[in-house]
Amino acid sequence: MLGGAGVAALAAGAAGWISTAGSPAAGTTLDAGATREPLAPPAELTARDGRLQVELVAATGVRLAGRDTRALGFNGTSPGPTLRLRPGDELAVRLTNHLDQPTNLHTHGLRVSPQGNSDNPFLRIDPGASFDYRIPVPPDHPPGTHWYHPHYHGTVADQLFGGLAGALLVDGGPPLPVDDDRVLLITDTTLNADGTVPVASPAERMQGREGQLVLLNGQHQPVVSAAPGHAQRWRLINGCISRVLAVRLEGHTLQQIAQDSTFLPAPTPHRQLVLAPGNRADVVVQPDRAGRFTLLTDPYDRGTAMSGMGGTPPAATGSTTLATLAVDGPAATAPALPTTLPAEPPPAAATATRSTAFQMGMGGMRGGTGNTTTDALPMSFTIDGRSFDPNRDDQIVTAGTVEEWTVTNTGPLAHPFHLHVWPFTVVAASDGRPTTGVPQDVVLVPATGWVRLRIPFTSHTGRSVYHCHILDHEDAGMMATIVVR
Ligand SMILES: [Cu+2]
Repeated sequence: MLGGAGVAALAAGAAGWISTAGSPAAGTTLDAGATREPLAPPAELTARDGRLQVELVAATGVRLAGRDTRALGFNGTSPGPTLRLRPGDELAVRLTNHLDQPTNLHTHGLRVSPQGNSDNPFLRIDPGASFDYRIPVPPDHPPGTHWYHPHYHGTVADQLFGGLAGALLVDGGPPLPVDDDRVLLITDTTLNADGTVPVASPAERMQGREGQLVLLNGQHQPVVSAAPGHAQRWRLINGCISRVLAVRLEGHTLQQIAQDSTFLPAPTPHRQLVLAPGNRADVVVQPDRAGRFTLLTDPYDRGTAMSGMGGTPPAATGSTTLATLAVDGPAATAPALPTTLPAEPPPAAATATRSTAFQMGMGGMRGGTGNTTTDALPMSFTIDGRSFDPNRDDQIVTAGTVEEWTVTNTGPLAHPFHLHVWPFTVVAASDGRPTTGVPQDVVLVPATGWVRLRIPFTSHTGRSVYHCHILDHEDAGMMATIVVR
């Protein structure tokens, strides 16, 4: 049944290579430099008596990929602790900023108020300061997998690439025949020899940085242990600032049960699962035979920022290993999953339409972020021709309505669209991809394409943002405000 972090089960995975008769190991071997540590769950903090009160200290100095680094973490680790709530709980976070630049906190995926000291992206917590967040989670909030990360405009990409992220789970949902319930928070970063994280070049910011190291819970290519006949729930979170993940597990299908914060109507098998930055997918893995199986991410072509401008596309690379699933024990069939899941019903028909466009153009930012690095870019990143201005109201929506939005992308790079607070259902996309039919909060808008979304503005009022979840683009100005009143 749905269990805790499954710490006891982790020890077995470190034993190394065990050949099992009749069960050929999968073909890919571990990279030479891999640490091959057992996957370790982040520390978990669970609400008690309707409340989770925690302090998160953002600071430099964490262990990452098996080394001591000058990367960033919450409470000394990257990822930070997993925060575990139930619908109706209050999340009380004292965020203390020990960084050398402003920060704040976004509860990505939570359907909570964007006002005051709740999930408010306009707050600024200066170096040395602390701030008390109070985030009431509504009693009817759906269970699901969310995450938290800083969202102070102009610094978001650097702080996430540096390591500031953590999982945020709302418990509940149907009982599932799984023996382990694991967070798999995937981030990427680059580390210099001295353990610092390099400053991004203008070209990297325009393309959107992809780190040289792809990490799972801050570990490089850890080992996930399993036994035949025992299923596991994996909460995959794409915490990379630009990288699109195309996740595949050798020798297995991934049975997807939830997208972002919502259950699907039924478990859906995938050979490969595409997650844009910010997306989550809950999957069930049902090993039935012993072996070593690589969890990897395949290359994904999201376009080239400098196409048509004399730029060259990034060098094509092969698949990247995320982890190894080590299955030991006699063959056994894993229990069947439920045939139906408690998906949310589709929203009511839209009563208003609206269009908005992600645009890249020649010419740098003008009076943009105050961030001298992104202001110096030779290319502009705008929404509807305007760079982000926290003091301007870009979209004003009537509370209680359902709208249909067409989000277009005029440029040569795919941009992930993310709207805070109000999840949407994807109705159609220009590339004809299948849609999940359930609410989600990030969707990839294809290069020179569009997506059509149905958005109920029925839960909370207030002012928040929507933006490109390639966070280098968001910091460069590809963000807009929305007021629901
Ligand atoms: Cu973008």
